[in-house]
Amino acid sequence: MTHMAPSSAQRFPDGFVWGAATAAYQIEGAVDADGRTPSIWDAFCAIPGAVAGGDTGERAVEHYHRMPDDVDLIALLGLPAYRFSVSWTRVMGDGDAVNARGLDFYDRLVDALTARGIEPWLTLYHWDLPQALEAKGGWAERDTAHRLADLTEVVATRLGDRVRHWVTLNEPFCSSFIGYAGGEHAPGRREPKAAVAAAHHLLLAHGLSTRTLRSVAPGSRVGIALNPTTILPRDPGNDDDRAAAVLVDGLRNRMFLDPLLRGAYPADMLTHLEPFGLADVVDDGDLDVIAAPLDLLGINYYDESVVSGRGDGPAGSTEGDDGGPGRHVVGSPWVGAEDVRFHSRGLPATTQGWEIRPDGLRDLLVRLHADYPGLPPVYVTENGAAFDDVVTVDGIHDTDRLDYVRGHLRALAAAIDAGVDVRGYFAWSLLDNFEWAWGYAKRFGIVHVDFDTQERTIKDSGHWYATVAASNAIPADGG
Ligand code: GBH
Repeated sequence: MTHMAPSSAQRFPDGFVWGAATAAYQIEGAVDADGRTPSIWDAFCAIPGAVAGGDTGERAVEHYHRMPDDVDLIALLGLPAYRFSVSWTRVMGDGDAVNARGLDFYDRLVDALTARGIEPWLTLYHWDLPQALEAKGGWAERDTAHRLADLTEVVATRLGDRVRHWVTLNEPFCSSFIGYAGGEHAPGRREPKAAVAAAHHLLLAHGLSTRTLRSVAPGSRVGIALNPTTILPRDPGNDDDRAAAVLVDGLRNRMFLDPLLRGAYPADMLTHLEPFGLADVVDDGDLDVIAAPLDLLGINYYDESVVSGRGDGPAGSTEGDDGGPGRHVVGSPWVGAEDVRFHSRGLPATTQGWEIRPDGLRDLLVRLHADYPGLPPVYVTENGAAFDDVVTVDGIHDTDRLDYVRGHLRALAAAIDAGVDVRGYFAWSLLDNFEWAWGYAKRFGIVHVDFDTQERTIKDSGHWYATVAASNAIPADGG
């Protein structure tokens, strides 16, 4: 499937959902407002060197106080859907008692969205565990899964009459392996066994929350957002490189896809993670809970990885050559495969060093469709890129970002042509925001935010994306 630049508009199926996405800690700020208590990201940001520039989410982009204007912005862009996450510590500060004022914020947000005809897509957990629960062991503890189900019950009871689309977890690979083994994300632990337990407990939390949603908000459409990608061996003719690619594919992709979609951990992962206690944390019946049918599968897509079994690349790093931002105490997220190396292909890259190959999105979706019969309808729940914005008097001409999104939308159309049931796309992100360990240094927004004045300005990519949403098509070239 080659892509010649189409000279006419490229249409998407009727009813295709267009949206933009955010996450609570990345945009809200107001960390002490209305009874919110600290999450693991507040604690992590306080560790010297953990986040580039010493940035924190304390102010972020003040969405907590600017929410009505931000919802107007979504309406101005004409987007029919908005994906956001709930801050656990606003709603249940200590992971136990309900904080009514925190819950009220999301009630107002959902009302503001529905009043403007924007469909809310609610993510229950986008990385901001209450610090009070981390103090009791965090995701390494089984009880944390039940606490998320408690949060789900509270949120669904209040909002289930208006929210129809639910995403339980965002990228459990990151919450477990990057947070508990690599340490580049909160809680910044470097404990491989804890990371493996966390992966299982996150999946269990997904299953328990799904069960809760089925009973509290029947008629909901429930899914999870994963971040699988293609893992390529640097030299396909080299046995070590191929073995490294299979291992990394197991840890990043199949560890999550297989339990959810096949009801079992992959055999090679059970063996590989045996020394790290995987079998010890799985109780009878867990996999039935985890594999409960999904109504949708969210895919967050950014780039691919090229690995070798040995060599001279950066050891166990995350993306590209550049690896990451702070690198304070960062280890490897690749449990039991710490010697795997990551390589650049010399392709054009974003400012995070993430190499750009839009057709990778099509390849990934085609593979998922082939490998998992009965794959639920797919929604791209995040896709986007960090580039430096050039702010001029007549606008923000972010050609790089526009090209990135257009290329990935073409690849998405190709996946649909190839038979994959893709039903929606959410741009990451609505707003420039707190990009985790990279702080405010990396901008993903289709709307620019001046971090001093908090002024919002729609970028060229945002204007262009609005025409895509309005026409349900990628405009012909030049458009
Ligand atoms: C998503 O993270 C998040 O959901 C979102 O909050 C974030 O702002 C956005 O993307 C942009 O970063 O260790 O080789 O497996 C996904 C980004 C994907 C970056 C996994 C680090 C590690 C790759 N992360 N990646 S690897």
